[in-house]
Amino acid sequence: MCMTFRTSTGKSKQILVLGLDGAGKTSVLHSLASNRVQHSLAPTQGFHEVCISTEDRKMEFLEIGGSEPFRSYWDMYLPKGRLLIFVVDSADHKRLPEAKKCLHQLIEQNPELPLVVFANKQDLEDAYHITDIHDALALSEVGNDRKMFLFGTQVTENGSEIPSTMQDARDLIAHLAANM
Ligand code: G3D
Ligand code: MG
Repeated sequence: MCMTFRTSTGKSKQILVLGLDGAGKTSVLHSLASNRVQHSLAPTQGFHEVCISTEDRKMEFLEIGGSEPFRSYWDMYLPKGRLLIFVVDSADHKRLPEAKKCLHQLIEQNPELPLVVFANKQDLEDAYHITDIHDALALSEVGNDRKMFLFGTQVTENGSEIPSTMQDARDLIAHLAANM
């Protein structure tokens, strides 16, 4: 059972996990939840909820499929978001402009929503380094009032412990979510 955050009006607040299809959203989420690397088995069609427990709290994550038909739901769920996690495939250079456009369309709706970007698939040989991802996504333009963090992530060998960067990211997300 998952405990959801509730606002003073009683509406639940989720941590939204968005990004283009194939970026690695499900794989990252499952790995964060289990502390073990876990590749996703199938593309997410629609919505996918995951609960992650830390020592003192539980967090509810909502992934919404990233293929075109599902993107219209992103805007709908954004006002209910406590925090936005945006996942990109760092090696899919061709689609970075599309990822950038989607990200900026999302965040311009809410100038204060904290943003955590996962530059995923860092294990791939032609993956862009996080500094290049920072530029490609124009993260310097996300707004001065917003908390923004960028992590390089990778979900590689099934069953191995997740890299320390991903553990750090999870701690930070828990901290941000608790203070929103
Ligand atoms: P999505 O939820 O954003 O759509 P998925 O993405 O988690 O379903 O992952 C899409 C594909 O990318 C999957 O491969 C998955 O195993 C792979 N993947 C996810 N993260 C990484 C990573 O960090 N490195 C590498 N090399 N691959 C990753 P398939 O083959 O099932 O399409
Ligand atoms: Mg998915």
